[in-house]
Amino acid sequence: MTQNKYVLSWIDEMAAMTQPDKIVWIDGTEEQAEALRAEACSTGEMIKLNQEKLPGCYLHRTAVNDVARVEGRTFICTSKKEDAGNINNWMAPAECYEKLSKLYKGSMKGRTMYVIPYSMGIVGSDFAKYGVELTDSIYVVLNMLIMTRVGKDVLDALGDDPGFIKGLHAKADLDEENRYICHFPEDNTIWSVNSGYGGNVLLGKKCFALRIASYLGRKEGWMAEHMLILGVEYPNGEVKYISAAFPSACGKTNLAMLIPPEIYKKQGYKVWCVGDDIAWIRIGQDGRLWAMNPENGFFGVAPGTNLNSNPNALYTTMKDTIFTNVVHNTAENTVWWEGLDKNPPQPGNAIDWKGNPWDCTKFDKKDKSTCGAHPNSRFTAKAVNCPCLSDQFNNPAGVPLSAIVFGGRRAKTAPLVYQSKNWQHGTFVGSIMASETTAAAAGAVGVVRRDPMAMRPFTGYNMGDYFKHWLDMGKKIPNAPKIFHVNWFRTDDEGNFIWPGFGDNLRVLLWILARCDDKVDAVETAIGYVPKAEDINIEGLEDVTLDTIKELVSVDHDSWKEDIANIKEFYELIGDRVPAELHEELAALEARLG
Ligand code: OXD
Ligand code: MN
Repeated sequence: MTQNKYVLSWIDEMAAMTQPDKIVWIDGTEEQAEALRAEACSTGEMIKLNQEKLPGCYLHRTAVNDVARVEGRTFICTSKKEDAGNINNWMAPAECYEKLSKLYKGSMKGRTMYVIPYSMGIVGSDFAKYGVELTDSIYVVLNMLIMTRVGKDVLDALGDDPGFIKGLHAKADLDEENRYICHFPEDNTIWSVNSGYGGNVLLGKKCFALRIASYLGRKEGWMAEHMLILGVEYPNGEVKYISAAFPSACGKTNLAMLIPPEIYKKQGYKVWCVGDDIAWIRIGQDGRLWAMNPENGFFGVAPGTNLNSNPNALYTTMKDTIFTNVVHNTAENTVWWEGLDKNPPQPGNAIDWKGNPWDCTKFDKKDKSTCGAHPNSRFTAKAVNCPCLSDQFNNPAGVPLSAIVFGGRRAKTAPLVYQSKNWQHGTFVGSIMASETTAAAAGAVGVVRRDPMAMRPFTGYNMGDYFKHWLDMGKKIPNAPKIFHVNWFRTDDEGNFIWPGFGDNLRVLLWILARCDDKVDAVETAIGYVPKAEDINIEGLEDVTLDTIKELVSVDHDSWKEDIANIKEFYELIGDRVPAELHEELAALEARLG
């Protein structure tokens, strides 16, 4: 499919190491994809679901020890350790290549190596970047066909250029002890071995579009961010765009596909989804920041997705979707997950994510092992099937940003929303982001961890340098978006969420956009500007009063002071590359808190 000598010689080298029986080039045609689906079904790798109810949909189960990203086994292999920084795991490139070569050696014997040429962004456009992933997994091929733009046209667009990202994936034995997700940013290379879980093996996503791309962005003067992108359409037809960074499994997909509350819908407000996970951002000719979604699909968390929380996501998954680690309803040959509806398949008709018979009557909220679907079970769905997909989705330039929003899952400290004072302070606000952990990564759930810009697991270089890049970018943007922070997850003393969230989050987005247009006042606090309670519209909300909003936007100095100690520790952990400007912002915040 190509004469590109760099591509061909690299494939030869990788094939000599992994020794596949066969090499198959993925051309992006439906015929080839359909044949691969059939093959995956014949071996049990995938199950074809009820094609009347879920046309084009399949179910896959990963190995039980392989259900999430593995941050402890993810490495950034720069020649100097300090360039990877203290937040990333580091291995010397030569050592890592040698170690993994042993794991790859002969690992594809008896298997097929698939060659997937793919593009992040619109093929042939100025801001697209190309990759080739070699994998021995049909599941990976079929997911990549949904998540990225795959095919011969990618190779044509690449031409004779050596500038592509070389990704090698082998399932090997799925051995946890020898699982590695390694990035060589100086070599444009990603090596992943012994996993079959999406975040570890769909190399276009976290590995390329965030870790490698963040490294490239710093070098080339743009930004790769863990952000959704959405457009809010006003009744007059004007659309304003926001990008937002929340840690994994904190509702980016839900916010990106938000359905306006009834009172707004009636007036003609609409929300359009441009992306739900990753934004590539650069400065446009007009001096504004422009964001594009390099992906072509959604790899969303299934549990909790339902007709109330995210009908658009649910509709998106009703065709051409691969479900991973959800419950199989064998009576109907459909799927189910916790939080979908109140009708789980009954014992005898239900297989859980591990492939065992599942008894929904034994479900205990406090015991995750009784779940039918894994808490990090996923759907891989095509963007084109999303009912609220923005008409700018395929615009190679992306969309101009009015606001950047950071957010986390905090029970107490962070108010519903606040605005930073300026870009530098906004960068500080992003750098101190924190969230209670979720099931998207292996490890304990519910522990507060600092997750700057939601990029802690995804920055392909030193976090201190990443902060510096943010500050440097700010100096170059003539017309920068305003930076905000939101927290939908404040709880009362009984642990109940105070803010209704979901579609009602539009009320907060509208305040944010009004601030961007200088159309609404705010109250200055120690941490930034919060809304006057009466400026958050509560019309049509049942349990929310003016006092509720007052509580939600209140800033509790004591809990912030506690947070300061934790932030200092975190900055210390990052080390001496944390820019002086951020230390100054921290000192100023401490002083304002009194
Ligand atoms: C994801 C993640 O899958 O952040 O998007 O883990
Ligand atoms: Mn993500």
